[in-house]
Amino acid sequence: MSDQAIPEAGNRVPRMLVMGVGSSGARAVAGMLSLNPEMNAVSIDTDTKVLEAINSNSIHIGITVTRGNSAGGDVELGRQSIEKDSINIRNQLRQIDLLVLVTGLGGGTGSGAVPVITRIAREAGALVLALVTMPFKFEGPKAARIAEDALKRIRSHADAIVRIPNERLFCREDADLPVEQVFARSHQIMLDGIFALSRMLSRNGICGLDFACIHTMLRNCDGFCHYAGADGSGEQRADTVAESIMTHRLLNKGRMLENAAGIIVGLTGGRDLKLCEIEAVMNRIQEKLPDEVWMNFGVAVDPAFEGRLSAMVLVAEQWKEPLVDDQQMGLPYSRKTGQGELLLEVTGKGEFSYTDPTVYNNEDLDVPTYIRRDIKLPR
Ligand SMILES: Nc1nc2c(ncn2[C@@H]2O[C@H](COP(=O)(O)OP(=O)(O)OP(=O)(O)O)[C@@H](O)[C@H]2O)c(=O)[nH]1
Ligand SMILES: [Mg+2]
Repeated sequence: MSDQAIPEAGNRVPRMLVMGVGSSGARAVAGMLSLNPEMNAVSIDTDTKVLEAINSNSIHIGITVTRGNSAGGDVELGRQSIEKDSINIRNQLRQIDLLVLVTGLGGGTGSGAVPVITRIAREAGALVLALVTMPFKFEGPKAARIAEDALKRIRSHADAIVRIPNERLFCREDADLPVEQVFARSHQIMLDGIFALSRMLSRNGICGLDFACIHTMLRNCDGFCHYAGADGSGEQRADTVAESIMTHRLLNKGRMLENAAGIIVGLTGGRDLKLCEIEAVMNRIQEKLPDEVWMNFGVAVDPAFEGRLSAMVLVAEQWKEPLVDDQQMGLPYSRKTGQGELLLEVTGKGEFSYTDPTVYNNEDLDVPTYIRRDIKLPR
């Protein structure tokens, strides 16, 4: 990852492009466009049938490679397909400040093409966030291996990756759900996050969060971050939203907040949004966070959210040294990590962050002793 400066967006609203890659990514993004046609988004796939069915802004890649078929789980075909059409992709990326890539890893097109697109986007100077789903266990070891390999390659160019394990979106009670509904849920999760980001970047944001904050978060999160979204309506909406963040499965039932190194919270409400509601949600979240977390929050008002409150939370478990001085940038709500000691107390569980903790005497034994006992390690 290169240490690029914040792209000069000047007085204009930063431009965000959402790219759905591979069949599941293409369908997810087409779904977003049907809900929000204003969104700058494009679906990319090798498979003619998929692109014809979604009927929205799309790029057909690798016609000479797969002849309009899918890549059939062959990552190399996915890679060749995007390389053949790389000029087309470069054109899409002109003047884009933030590229959000959406894909389901485990097949040939998405897993082969996304690492290449990520590289092209970084060369074009865009900030790159990849939202990827990881295959279900029942899809077998091949899909899992393809997904893990692709993840490593994406990581070498993307600023940040949000990994959504399909498995983690469901509980036992969901076993009878039709598969379409299962996938619709993961699409919805990605869609909520993307809409929230775009509201924060637009001029609807009334406080705090802007492109510079998102830039700082994505460049410092050391590769991976976690996402959770929550919605509430009616009188108790603030409590509903706070509770749902505190217990969110994608945040390991809220435990990730306790180890957070960096966090962005974006709240959206209607014109009826009250200060006490913002306070209620932020206080609940802050109570869980360690003292030295880097934090930023933003509030957006959108008349369509009358009677509702929506929150999106991006959490980084690891934090690199800041590339940009928050004070110089005048960011109002950041709390910086101390410089006098090693930052090991914010270490996450890496690959094991999705496993249940081993709890003994109310202590999570998967957390290293020096963290549980708050022992500071000198540099
Ligand atoms: N969220 C979501 N995930 C899906 C969907 N369909 C498939 N997946 C997941 O995404 C992974 C990749 O599947 P596809 O998107 O169909 O694969 P592809 O990238 O088009 O690759 P090829 O079909 O081999 O060209 C699968 O292993 C599933 O885990 C879907 O509709 N929604
Ligand atoms: Mg496909």
